[in-house]
Amino acid sequence: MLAYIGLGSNLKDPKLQIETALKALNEVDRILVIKISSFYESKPLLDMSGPNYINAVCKVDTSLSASDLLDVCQQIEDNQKRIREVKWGSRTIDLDILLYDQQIISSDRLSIPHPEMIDRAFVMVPLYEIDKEINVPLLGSVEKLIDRVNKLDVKKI
Ligand code: A4P
Ligand code: MG
Repeated sequence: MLAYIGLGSNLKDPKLQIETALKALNEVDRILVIKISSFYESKPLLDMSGPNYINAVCKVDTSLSASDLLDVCQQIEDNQKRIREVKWGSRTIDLDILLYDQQIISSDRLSIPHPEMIDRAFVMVPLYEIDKEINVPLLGSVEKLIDRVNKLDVKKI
């Protein structure tokens, strides 16, 4: 299955957090990271206080179910949070499954497509960068949806 995962961090060294998470993802037996977007910097959503975020999106090929893929993502979050939490506070790394094989999933622990993705420049700009042809189930092509977000909200780093 092809899936897209959004990564975000606003640690003092968020770039390293994202690189570490990408490496951890690729080290999982049944996950192959096949594309990684550039890294983008943006202010926290809703004018929240705190350091700027770095975000990226990756494309993976996986034989895991969506639910098992979420377990992997949460394990990686736990590993990186456990190491960093005391020093840097809560939001060290966040992994969201954006798309999973064009499936529509709505369960207690999983909503795919990720409900907020189409309104977030820090998701849509990197997603569009790595795959201009992809479709968001129920919502349409990324090519069309990219116009909903303000590209100036994110800065490629
Ligand atoms: N969950 C449901 N669907 C999914 C999915 N598709 N992928 C559930 C991953 N998880 C999914 O997530 C809470 C629960 O969502 C999980 O238990 C899972 O079962 P979490 O990551 O533990 O909690 P959270 O991080 O507080 O929630 P969430 O929704 O990931 O936070 P947001 O809304 O993404 O906000 N500003 C900038 N510029 N860049 C950012 O990356 N991120 C946030 C976090 C705020 N502002 C930001 C950014
Ligand atoms: Mg999350």
